[in-house]
Amino acid sequence: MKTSVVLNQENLSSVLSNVKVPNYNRDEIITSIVHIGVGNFHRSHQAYYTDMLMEQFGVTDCGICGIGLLDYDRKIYNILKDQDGLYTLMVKELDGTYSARVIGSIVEFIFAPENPLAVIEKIAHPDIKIVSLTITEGGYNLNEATGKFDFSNPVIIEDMKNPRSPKTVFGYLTQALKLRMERELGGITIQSCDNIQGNGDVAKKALTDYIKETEPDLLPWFEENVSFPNAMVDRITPVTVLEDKEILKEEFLIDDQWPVVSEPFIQWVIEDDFKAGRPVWEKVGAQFVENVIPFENMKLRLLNAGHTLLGMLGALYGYDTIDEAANDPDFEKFLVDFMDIEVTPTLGDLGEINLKDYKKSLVDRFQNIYIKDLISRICSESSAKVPIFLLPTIKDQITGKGNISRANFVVAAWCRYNDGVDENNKDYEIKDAMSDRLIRAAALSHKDPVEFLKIEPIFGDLIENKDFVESFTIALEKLREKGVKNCVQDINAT
Ligand code: CS2
Repeated sequence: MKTSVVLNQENLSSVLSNVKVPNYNRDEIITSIVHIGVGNFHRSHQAYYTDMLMEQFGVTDCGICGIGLLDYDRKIYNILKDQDGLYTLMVKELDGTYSARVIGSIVEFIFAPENPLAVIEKIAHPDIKIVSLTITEGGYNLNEATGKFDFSNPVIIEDMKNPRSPKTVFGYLTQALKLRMERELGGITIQSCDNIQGNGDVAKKALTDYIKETEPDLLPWFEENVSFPNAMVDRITPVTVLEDKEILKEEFLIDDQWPVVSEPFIQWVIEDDFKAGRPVWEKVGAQFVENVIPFENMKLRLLNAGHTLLGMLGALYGYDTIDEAANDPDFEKFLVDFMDIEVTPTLGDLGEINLKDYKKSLVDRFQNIYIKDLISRICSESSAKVPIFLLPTIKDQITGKGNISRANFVVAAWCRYNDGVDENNKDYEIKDAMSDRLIRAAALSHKDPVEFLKIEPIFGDLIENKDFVESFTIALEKLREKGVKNCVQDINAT
């Protein structure tokens, strides 16, 4: 029996030929990208595009230095340290088989809590051209309803007190940019890869607010020398489960402590606004466009909101994975009608994009039975997702006097979700930075549904809209009384 090899640089030559491994000399790679937030998505997306550039085009100057800011990142830091920065990307093909590729583009890693100054120095290094971010939708520290930077956040207060040992991305970037200014280094790009409408603009707004308050002298240099391209990013990347690791070990004979699994689909649409140049990612499939907003709109309001819809309805009904919910004919019809009747009118001119094909491809992706994307992943951190994925559709439809019954039902389902128990009486955990408040509001909503809409940082002034409030109230009461399946069937019949 063949034994598996522990993944590291030295063992690469022993890896089976059914696995693609980096053939480029990783010692020659120069780091020009610092990436903050090395989660599964970064590893299946940007790091993969970059690995392809190195492998297929011999590009040597776009190595990635990963940065972990949170205590939670210690795990990936230790694993990547053990594995010389290498990890396996397992793509679940459409027939359910895996293909495996070892990715080599992350060539350095700094665990910030152990060495904050090293992070600041790294970003201030003359070779660094891009700081890219996957810090999650909620990571930009803006109040969703007011759009203002939240200076009352305790970690922000701490960073303002201790600028040389920051904890947040804003503290780090500010200190590093200050050094870059003092050292008269050229411009730099901060590239958000999070699922947010105008993600570059949002990153810019948050950091500008922080700098204005903490280092106002940096502002003129910052405005001149830092760019923030918007981008749409896409690849469904479920949580890695033990079974994936075992398959990798048995079928591919690789012992990887934390491989990443993704669907085959991948997309990256980016505004071409890079102050210090950029990798030629277009050679490996990224699209550079002048205006990315229509792409972002489409993706966030259809794919991400579609996920939230399936996640909430599926969770209440008792499904565990997105494909189960998407293959339920009632939920599928509800999803398709939501996309056609409620989201499509809000999307405006999408130019060349064939929306019909795009929507069809989304349903296929959601229904892929081999991508066991956990509903618990999709429903997590919904307080940061719903305002970005779903509420813009509701707001636009209200303005255009369009239908909001499905979108509104999803908001009601989210409220009901925060009861913490499904319709079969099974408990689940509410994983959300605002979980306390959500659970409290959901409890109060049993008496008065409007209580849930009083969460101001999420709903803002939507509560003043009578039609929205009324339709939400009816939806929630009916949902609690009749259950999700009956309600969905009723809406489907309208
Ligand atoms: C998901 C996204 O987190 C979510 O709710 O919708 O992670 C989604 O899988 C990615 O954006 C796909 O590109």
